[in-house]
This record gives sequence, structure tokens and C-alpha cells, in this order.
Amino acid sequence: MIDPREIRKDFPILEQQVNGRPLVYLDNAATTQKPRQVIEALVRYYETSNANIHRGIHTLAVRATEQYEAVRGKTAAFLSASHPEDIVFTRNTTEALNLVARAWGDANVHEGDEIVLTLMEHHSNIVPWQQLAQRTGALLRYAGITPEGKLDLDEVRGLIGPRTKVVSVTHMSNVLGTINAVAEIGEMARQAGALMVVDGAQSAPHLPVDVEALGCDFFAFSAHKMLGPTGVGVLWARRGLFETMEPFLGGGDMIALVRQDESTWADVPHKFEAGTPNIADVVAFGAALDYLQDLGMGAVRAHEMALTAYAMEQLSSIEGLTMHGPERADERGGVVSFAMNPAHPHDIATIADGHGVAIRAGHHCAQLLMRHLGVAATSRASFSIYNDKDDIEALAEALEHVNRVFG
Ligand code: C6P
Repeated sequence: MIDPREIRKDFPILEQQVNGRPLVYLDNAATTQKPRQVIEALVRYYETSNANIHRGIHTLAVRATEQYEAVRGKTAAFLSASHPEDIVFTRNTTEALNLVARAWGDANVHEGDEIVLTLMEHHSNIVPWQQLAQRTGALLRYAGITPEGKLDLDEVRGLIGPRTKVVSVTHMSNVLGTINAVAEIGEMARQAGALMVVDGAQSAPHLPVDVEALGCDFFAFSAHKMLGPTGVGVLWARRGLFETMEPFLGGGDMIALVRQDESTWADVPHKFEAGTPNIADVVAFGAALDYLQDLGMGAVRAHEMALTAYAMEQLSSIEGLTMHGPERADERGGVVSFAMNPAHPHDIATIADGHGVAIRAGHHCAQLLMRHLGVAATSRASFSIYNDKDDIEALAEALEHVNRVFG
């Protein structure tokens, strides 16, 4: 069982006051705060182990390489993946999805082929596919959303057919909080001979994830949304898939042999990690994975689901407030988007900030979804392990103030 009060002691940034009130950080879907253990791992790496990896034979180079590669193993374990070589480190989810669209897409998607997406995707899971479609003449197909804010699975089923080459879906919406049936969709994709890509940016930080049980082909996420540093992303691929792909970027560390006119590639995963990677932040990400594994992802999910249920209950009693997304907390992650007309979401976030409560307002890089909802923006509160009921009550109090300001 998670005790947010104990956890909070590990997060120095949460000790401060903002606008004269204790900071209540509810913008965790954008990025989470970092525990002391992660910050110390970063400092310790630079103080004791810093060197370039995979190149040197001196002691520090070997030590840095071992630390970096150990996190590849921890990442595989976190995803219940059997092989650390199936993990490639990128800069973020966005780069991981671009890698798939370029390195796999360019070789496998052709004119007239179809790419199935959904209207609740983040721009990171739209734009790389649009670019691929523009390069190849492939077509984009979007599955819609039911009035309850769930993915329309019948529509997904109807869209997947013999021309479908790839289905790419978010595991959890960063706006609606909806948790999608990616295993079921993956099965539909497999039966059509298509590949299944899962954007796990919002799920990996908050739900137990077993990539092999999900049956997907690629799974992408970012360290910074799960207590880790910025600048580290992860792309997992099903066994053997990376071997069939050409590199995304060329340069040092990704080659076997370089000749004047051509080169051969290093083995997977190094083939996809050109140049000096973000060694220090990958090492510190290892501490974030340890932190989450020690808590247990089942406990993280249980805590955040209870908090979401409490937030939905509290917010539903605020006059004029409407929430987007599924009604049941067990069908969504710890994200609650809402409107309070006539207050603009930016005004709501500004008033909340005046109460020390950090929430996000905007289109959340999901403009297709905003258009579907018929709004320009939403206000969004999103939760993590250090949040508790008091934080939700502070948010509710700030939102009551919004109502007083806007009459
Ligand atoms: N969503 C949010 O506030 P990057 O920026 O590459 O680490 O993550 C991109 C991304 C991809 N997919 C989903 C579902 C996401 O939520 C995000 C990031 C942040 O909602 C920043 S816009």
C-alpha cells in the first residue's frame, strides 16, 4: 500500500511553497517530479563513473558501460520482456515512434497501404505516420470515440483489413485517461497481418505492463513521465523485428565496418543508438525503475485509481464543471480533464496556480481529440504516487474560487 506522505519525503521539489501555498503538483501526465534517489544517481554517476561507453577499455569506460547496459536489463524486466537487446534507448516517446515510422515504415509501407490510428492520439503518434503516408502514398484511417470517451472498438475492427500495414494506438489517453484494449486491438492487427504499435507514454508510468502479454510489436515510452530524468525514451520491439530493420540514424557506435562507399551495422540494439547516448540520464533512469519496482506497479495503479475516483467525486460536486472521459475510475488512468464554462482553461489553470496547484491547460498535443470534443482546450489534473486526498481537496477549493471569479 502506498503512503504518499512517506513518498513525498523523497521529493525535495515538493517541499516548496508556490504563491504562498504549499505546492500541489497535479501535472504528472506532462512530467513527474524526481525522487532524491534519481537525482543522487545522476550526481553519483558524474562524480564516480563518467566516461564514454562501448569504446574505452579503461576502468571508467567499462564501469559506465556496465551501468548503462544494466539499465537496459532493468527496463526489459520492467516491461516483462525476456531480452534486454530488444530495448533501444531514444530521447523520448516521440523519437521512439519516429524511429518505427522511419526505420520500419519506409521499408514496409507502400502506396495504397493503410495505417490505422485513433482520434485520441497524441501528435507524437500522428505526425510521424502522416509524414510516412506523405513519403509513400499510404492512407491514414482514424477510429472514433464513443460518447463515453472510450475508443470505438467496432470502428477499429471495421477499419482493420487486408490493406492495413500498421495499427498504432495509445495505451492510455493523456486527455481522457481512457485505457485502451490494446491486447484486443493487437489481436485484430495480427489477424490482418498488420503490426501493432503501442504508445505507452501514459501507461508505463502508471500500470503494470507486460509487453509480451499485450502481444504488440513495438512499445514506446518516456523516462521523464515515470520519475526519471528528461532526455531518455524507450522503444521495445518484438523479438527479431529490430534485426529486420535498417538503422534510423547513422554514425558512431552503430557500425560494424565502415568503407568508403558503404558500411555494415552493429548488432541490435546498438544499430539503433548512433552517437554518444544520454548515458548519465539512462543510469539515473535505472534508479527511477528501482523506485517504482520497489513500490510495485500494482500498488501504484491501485493508489492512482483510488485517487482518480476521489477526484471525480469531488469535482462532480463543483457547479458547472463537466469532465471528459469514461465515468468509471477503473477504466481510466490518473488523468482528469474538465471544462468550467465560461472560464477558459487557461484562466482555470492560472487561478489554480494562485492556490499553489499546478494543473495543465491547453490542447495537450491532441488537437484531433479537441476537435472531436468540440473544444479548443481543456484543464487537466493528473496524479502520481506522491499525491493524496489533500491535493484533490486543494484542487477542488481552487476550482470553487474559479466559480466565484466567474460568477
Ligand atoms: N504528453 C502531456 O502533457 P514525449 O514528449 O516524447 O516524452 O511524449 C510524447 C507523448 C506521447 N504520447 C502520449 C500519450 C503523451 O501523453 C505524450 C506526452 C505530455 O500530455 C506532453 S504534451
